[in-house]
Amino acid sequence: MARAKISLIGGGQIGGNLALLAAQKELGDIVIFDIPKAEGMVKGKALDLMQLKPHDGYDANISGTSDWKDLTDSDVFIITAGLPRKPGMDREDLLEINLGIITDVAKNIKKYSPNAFVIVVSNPLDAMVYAFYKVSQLKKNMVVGMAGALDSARFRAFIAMEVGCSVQDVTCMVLGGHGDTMVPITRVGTVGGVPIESLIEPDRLEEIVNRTRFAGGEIVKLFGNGSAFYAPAQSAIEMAESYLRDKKRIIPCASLCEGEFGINGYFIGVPSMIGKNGVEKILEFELRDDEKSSLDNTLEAVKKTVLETKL
Ligand code: A3D
Repeated sequence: MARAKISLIGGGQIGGNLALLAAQKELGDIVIFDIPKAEGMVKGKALDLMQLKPHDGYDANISGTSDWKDLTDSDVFIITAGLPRKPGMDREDLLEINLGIITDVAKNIKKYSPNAFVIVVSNPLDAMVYAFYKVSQLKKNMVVGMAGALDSARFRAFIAMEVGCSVQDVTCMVLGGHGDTMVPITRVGTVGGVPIESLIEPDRLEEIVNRTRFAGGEIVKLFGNGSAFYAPAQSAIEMAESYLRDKKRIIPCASLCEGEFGINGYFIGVPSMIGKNGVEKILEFELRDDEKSSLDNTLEAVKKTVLETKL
């Protein structure tokens, strides 16, 4: 059987880590794409990763390019093209420049690989995945945004740090938009099956929830230039793996809602099943009144940014 072809649009901080992780997981052959000015950089990263093969033992072929033709018939795209945040910037501040980039990328993916599964990572995430979908007109189940996977991982990490337990036993879910209004659902969080609400005092839990909401900004401030990349890359790789291996994992992702949770026509973070048909199902469940009003609040924030795309 032919190996899958995974194309990474943007070979910067996240793009380079995506290539490494995809190779180590043997998800398929990898092409790293960037603008002509950065072609040498992505060719260099690809060559470096080819030279890692003897140590890691993976068989993936990795190449770099700035020619869309090299991405023909890709199975999966992960899009990180665009600018990251600088300290003091909101994700929304990136809209104008990244919208132009995503529009160009969407047209080319439609042209060269109309049947691919596409994971959008560029910010502001919920508006970028919406814009990608509108411009590319790919099927709705084949377009998804990565955010909830990362936000939930951050919440899980903070809970494990608090309890002092293995993160493997922590289950948490963050829904809604990828911004300060995101909704960590504390009610369904558990540590080894024990509800986190019964393990952690309400005030302390609220502090952890807030740290989760601003976790991206905390890293931006520490870096001084650019945003997180290790955890974002692994989050997108888990989604790609679930598609390529038909694992049907349930991952919070920005999926197109058509009535689920009372949301219509917007991509927003909801528990999604990813398998060989892309986003195969959104798992809807009843929300408490306070959770519902938090979701309404995050939806308003998403709508506001989406409106600015004028699409
Ligand atoms: P960075 O290291 O700057 O890489 C971005 C790359 O995109 C650079 O190599 C650019 O040359 C390239 N690029 C620019 N325009 C194009 C184009 N038209 N076609 C192809 N490539 C292009 O940034 P990064 O990797 O740190 O972050 C990438 C994006 O992901 C940013 O928008 C971040 O804000 C976003 N991000 C999202 C999350 C989420 O959870 C959603 C987390 C972290 C970062």
